[in-house]
Amino acid sequence: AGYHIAILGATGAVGNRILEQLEQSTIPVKSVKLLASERSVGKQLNFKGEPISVELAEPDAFEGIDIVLASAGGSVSAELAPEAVKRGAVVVDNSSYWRMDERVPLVVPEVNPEALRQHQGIIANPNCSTIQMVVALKPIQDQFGLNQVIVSTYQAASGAGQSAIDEVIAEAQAYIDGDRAIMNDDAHILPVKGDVKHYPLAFNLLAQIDVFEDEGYTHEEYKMIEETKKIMLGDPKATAIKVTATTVRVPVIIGHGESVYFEVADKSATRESVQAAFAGADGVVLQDDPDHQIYPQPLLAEGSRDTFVGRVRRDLENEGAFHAWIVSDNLLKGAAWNTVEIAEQLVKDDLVHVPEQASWK
Ligand code: A2P
Ligand code: 11C
Repeated sequence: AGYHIAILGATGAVGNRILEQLEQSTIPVKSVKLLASERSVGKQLNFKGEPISVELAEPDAFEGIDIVLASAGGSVSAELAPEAVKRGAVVVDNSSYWRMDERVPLVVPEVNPEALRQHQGIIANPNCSTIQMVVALKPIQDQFGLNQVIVSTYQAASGAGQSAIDEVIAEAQAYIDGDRAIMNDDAHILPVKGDVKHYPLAFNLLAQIDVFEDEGYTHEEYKMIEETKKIMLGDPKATAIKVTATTVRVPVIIGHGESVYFEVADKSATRESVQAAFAGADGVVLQDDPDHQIYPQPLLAEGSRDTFVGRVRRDLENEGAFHAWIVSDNLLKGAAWNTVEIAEQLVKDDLVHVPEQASWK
């Protein structure tokens, strides 16, 4: 027994980590195929000490594959995920392309593993900033009921890819070297590669992640609102929990931070009972000891699969309202690990097959 697995986008920052997480996973692996663009064909990456050559991502590459772990961007997933399903593979996709499709479960295994039972061949991995928030809020929803969430994010450059990391490091060096012109004139990637204007992130804050949409909200902010509702309530337009977000890029390389205000239904909830709920939750580590200056930090979270929660406080004015500070490695729990964890769950639940009635067959 074992599975034939393909990693689509294996040469990317997330794809590399998917390979590494797969190496450490409980999935019985029969073979691994690495797929990327023409640029990377022939390049070699190691899996369990053995070199594997990268092949071209094209429809026939999915023949004989059981599971595809995809992180090659939305347009590639739009085209190739249905081709993989047609050939009998189940696709776990890290791009945003399929997330809001009604046929596609949007899954965080600690939160809604049951949604996998409805899959038709494509399963979506949520946005990194959504994942860490719902992992932390799940025990609160279960134990106290959740009425409202207001989040402000502090998101790392790596969320925008390797080129954004390179850009902020070059800017920081220029700033230290006293070359302010480079800081101000040489940004080409952030805040959004495809948008009209670009600004430096080094020694700066950019209150724009992704493009602006209706009512002055960015696409990242809509993602956090709609994905949270789809994952926690089963419907992106549900109103049982009110959610709003302000998303900000900060000059951190890896690890998103989130300041979250939340109101619970059970007004008997206390700071201690909320801390205990976080501490007992799957995938959550409570790091909350103000007397000893213990609280989550991106540099401490890097490389871990966990979501770290601290600074838990009751709101001083609103009854049943609390604040918390949430940090996780955006490339692991926010992307590569959640993708591989979904695949582990599919294996555990015996769901690695495409149902007959699947739309993409
Ligand atoms: P390649 O390295 O050959 O360009 P990142 O988000 O870090 O930039 O990574 C994107 C991943 O998606 C890379 O593995 C990249 O491969 C892959 N990719 C990008 N465009 C395509 C494409 N048209 N077909 C297949 N893979 C692609
Ligand atoms: C960022 N959250 O930090 C974005 C990146 O929908 O998977 C993740 C984009 C996505 O820029």
